[in-house]
Amino acid sequence: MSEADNPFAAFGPAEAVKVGKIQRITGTLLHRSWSTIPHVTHHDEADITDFETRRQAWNAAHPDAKVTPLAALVKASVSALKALPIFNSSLSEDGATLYRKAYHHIGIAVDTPNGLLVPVIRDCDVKDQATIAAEIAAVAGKARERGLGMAEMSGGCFSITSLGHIGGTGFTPIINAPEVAILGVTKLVERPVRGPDGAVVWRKMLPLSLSYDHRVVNGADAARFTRHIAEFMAGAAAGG
Ligand code: CAO
Repeated sequence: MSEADNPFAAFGPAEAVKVGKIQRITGTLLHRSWSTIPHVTHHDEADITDFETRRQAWNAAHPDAKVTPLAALVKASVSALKALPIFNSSLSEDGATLYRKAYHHIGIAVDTPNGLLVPVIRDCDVKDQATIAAEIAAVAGKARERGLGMAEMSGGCFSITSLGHIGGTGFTPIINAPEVAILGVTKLVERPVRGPDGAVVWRKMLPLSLSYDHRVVNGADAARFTRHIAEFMAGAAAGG
């Protein structure tokens, strides 16, 4: 690219770099979703203090495997999709038909050097957390090293995007169309809350941000769906 093609070179040193294929495709899809779907984001938090204790104990007892908060969130999402099946649907482009799905494939956003990819973990209703965690690790590694084929990124019902290992207190994820909702997760925070006997106790709280298609889902159901995930996580066993 010549300097004449760089409109910023007139103001100071500025490099022109070609945008990679994956980032261009992802950018087009994100823009289409953001500009055609009326997004609303609902925020909540899950008390995962007891789950974290169980998870650490499970990981210590199983040195060859690792259960992550993300794998448990996949199971929590499946449970919420079953409780509120409107979230497990897709709307036709003309808005006239709603397709209701009876399978439970969950997409996981993976940050790669070439851009964002969303591999789909299939049949999460019949897999345990340990299997889901191992599949996420394998597919995230593959996405970063070799990329993924379209078949590995198709057919999702619902997606999760986790920034929990980096930070943040909440964000507004873009729906992975034709799905109708996506769960964003940010960094667990320890904070004091009032316990059942009135005493203040420190609890581990996981921020949840659910973006949903307001043509399909109403706000009350979004609040119920996010609460379902939070309550599932509060009581979740680790590994299973
Ligand atoms: N809060 C605090 N810590 C968390 C956490 C959370 N919400 N979620 C995970 N962690 C911790 C894990 O416990 C783990 O710590 P240990 O190794 O000490 O156990 C560490 O962070 C890494 O966890 P992980 O390997 O399980 O990774 P993950 O499940 O958090 O995420 C993956 C995996 C592939 C989703 C992630 O690497 C990734 O690519 N995320 C980016 C997604 C993205 O870019 N989204 C933006 C989309 S919008 O543009």
